[in-house]
Amino acid sequence: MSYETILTETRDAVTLITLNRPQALNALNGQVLEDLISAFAEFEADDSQRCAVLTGSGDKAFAAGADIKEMAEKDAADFYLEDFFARWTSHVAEAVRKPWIAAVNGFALGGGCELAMMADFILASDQAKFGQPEIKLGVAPGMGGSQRLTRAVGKSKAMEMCLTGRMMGADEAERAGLVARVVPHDELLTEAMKTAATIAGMPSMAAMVNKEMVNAAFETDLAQGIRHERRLFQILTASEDKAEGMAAFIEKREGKWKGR
Ligand code: CO8
Repeated sequence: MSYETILTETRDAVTLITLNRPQALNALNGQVLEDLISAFAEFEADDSQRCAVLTGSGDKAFAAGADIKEMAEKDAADFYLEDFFARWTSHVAEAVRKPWIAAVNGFALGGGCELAMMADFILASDQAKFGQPEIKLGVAPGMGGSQRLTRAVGKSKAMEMCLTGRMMGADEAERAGLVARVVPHDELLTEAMKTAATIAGMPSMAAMVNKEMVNAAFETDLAQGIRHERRLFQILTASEDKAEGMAAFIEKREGKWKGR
């Protein structure tokens, strides 16, 4: 399927989604949201696709934020009635059960940083810059940034970022735990696709369960999270891939996965 504001392609079991409004530094407007919702739904529904990568077109930006020009015209009633930001959480962050990676190739600011943080993890180019500069527009993060950034980097750094609007470079973001790994700019997409292919080669139900377990750590206390982990582990032991994985190890061969 083709979209107005994003590009999609599949390479074997990996779906690559590229935000494609380079003239606006890939700013996130209403059409981007609709296109991303459809592309992620397509990825979820296609059994041949087992991991996705989201990146930005051009050399400069992953996404420089929600589209300020689109939002400048709106009043409080528009924001309340359209509930634009809620759909990012319900239809992107929470709707995708398969693993996906944000490959941040430049600015990830405001909504762009918030979108990257919805991914399962972030791989960053050494030229990436992260920030929540909404305060400079007289507002604040609205797509989960104040919560996800704080969970990722802790109160002190998140507070400093939100209150000053300053950008954080890739190395600082890695030290702070916001990104999994920094790679040279020119190698970002190759490395992200390679990482995604590794994940796509894993037993896919186990990948989904691993994702669900780690995400539970952000929503439960420790005792509940550990109980949840144990139950999911027990469910996985009934899977065909568990029997195959253990047999393959004992027989010293590669596993052949069924994804169930
Ligand atoms: N929205 C719309 N257009 C954008 C955005 C954006 N977030 N960011 C950049 N653009 C456009 C510019 O307007 C410019 O377009 P044009 O050539 O037509 O003027 C084009 O992209 C290139 O940008 P610059 O010329 O500014 O490029 P620079 O290299 O000089 O600067 C920056 C790059 C530093 C990234 C700069 O563009 C910038 O500061 N962008 C805005 C970053 C920002 O504030 N992001 C947060 C947005 S707010 C948000 O995400 C949460 C909700 C806030 C609600 C707001 C209600 C009013």
